[in-house]
Parts: sequence; structure tokens; C-alpha cells
Amino acid sequence: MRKLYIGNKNYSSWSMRPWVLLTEAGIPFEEVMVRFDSFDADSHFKSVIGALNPVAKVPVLVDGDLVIWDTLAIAEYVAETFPEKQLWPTSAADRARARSICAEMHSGFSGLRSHCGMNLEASLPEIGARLLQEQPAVKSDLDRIVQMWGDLLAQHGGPMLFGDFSIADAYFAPVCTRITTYALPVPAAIADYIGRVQALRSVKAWTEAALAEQDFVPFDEPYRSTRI
Ligand SMILES: N[C@@H](CCC(=O)N[C@@H](CS)C(=O)NCC(=O)O)C(=O)O
Repeated sequence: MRKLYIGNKNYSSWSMRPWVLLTEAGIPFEEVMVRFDSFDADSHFKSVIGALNPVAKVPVLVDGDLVIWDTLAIAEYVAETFPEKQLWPTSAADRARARSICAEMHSGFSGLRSHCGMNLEASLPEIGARLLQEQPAVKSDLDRIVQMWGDLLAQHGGPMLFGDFSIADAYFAPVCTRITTYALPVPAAIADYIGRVQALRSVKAWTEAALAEQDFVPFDEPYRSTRI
């Protein structure tokens, strides 16, 4: 059975993407959660994940003796292994567009990523309002998300970015949860899309498990000193 190594579900946005993808597509896998004790070289996390892949980061997919790290590589491998699941959009043009926005997410959105870390159990509306005022990169990332999703939803008519669920929606699921956690203001059509993503059975299952963790990882908590 293929194994997906992930970090804490409350915090690990990169882990969430392939987990949501596999779960939503109904592809069986065994989950191995390795707690974020620390990212120091001598941490338990680094000893377990570093033994699997040279960058010592999650997610990691292990399929037999094949080890795949990095979310985009995992998504491509799963799409190639299960072509019948149509995990990328069916037209070549839409596949190229979907890959473009996933790559954009992969290498961009540093404002949202650095200031609005994923934290599913937290509710941080005041922080979100402050960040929007004080951090131009958060505002410009949010504007780009609204434009991107607005265009795709208008073009394809929803419910997901390219009509049916695809890798692109798995890729942006942690952005949906960040917009909710930080109460970032978005137009109604975007809020509706976020609601549909958060209602996906895979996203609900991930979120429920994240809330059940009841863990507190200080280095992933710039805005809270305790869980409650
Ligand atoms: N580009 C990588 C990013 C992976 C990543 O940054 N994962 C984080 C957890 S969400 C991690 O393992 N961090 C450990 C570290 O920074 O040492 C991917 O797509 O898989």
C-alpha cells in the first residue's frame, strides 16, 4: 500500500494538498503523520523524514521502492498512475492553465504564506485585518487569488475552478482555509467557492482530524501563545 507521510494536519498546508487529492479521488493510501516537534537537524521529524528524502520535508509519497517528495511531483505521479481519475482537466489548454496556477502557488504567494500560515483551529480575524493594512504583499496576493478564481469560476461555471474537482482545487484548498482563518474579505462568488471547497468530504475529513489533534506547535504560532 502506498504511504503518504505528512506533518500536523492543523499546520501542514503542503501535506494537506496530496492528502485531499488522494482522498477526494478515492485512491487508497496509508497515512503516516510525523509530528512537527521541531525542524532542527536533530529533531524526531527530521530524523524520520530525512531518512526518506534528501530535503527532509513533507509531504512524501512512498509507493513500493519509489519515494516521491514535493507536492507537485506527487500530484503528477498520482495523475499519471490513475489516468481514469482525470485529476487534471481534460482539455490540453485547461491542463496547461491548471498547471500554471499550481506552479504559481508552488513558487509564489509568499505574502500569504509567510504572514498567514495555515492554522485550522485558530480564528484570527483581527490579525487578518491588520495584515491587510500593514503588509502590501498579503493584499496583493489576495487580489491575485480573487482575480484568478473569479476568472476561472466565470469561465467554467464552477463548482470547482475547472468545473469538476481537479489538482488545482486540492492545491488551493489551504488558501481557502487561510482566507477563513484570517477572515480576509472576498467577493461573494469567491466566498461561495471557498464554502464548496470546505464542504468537500476530503477537506472536511482533514479539518476534523486537524481539530482533533489539539496540539500546539510554538514555531508555527506567531499569533497565539496558547491553544485557547
Ligand atoms: N515545495 C515543497 C514544500 C514542502 C514544505 O515546505 N513542507 C513543510 C511542511 S508544510 C516542511 O516539511 N518543512 C520542514 C522544514 O522547513 O524544514 C512541497 O511542495 O512539497
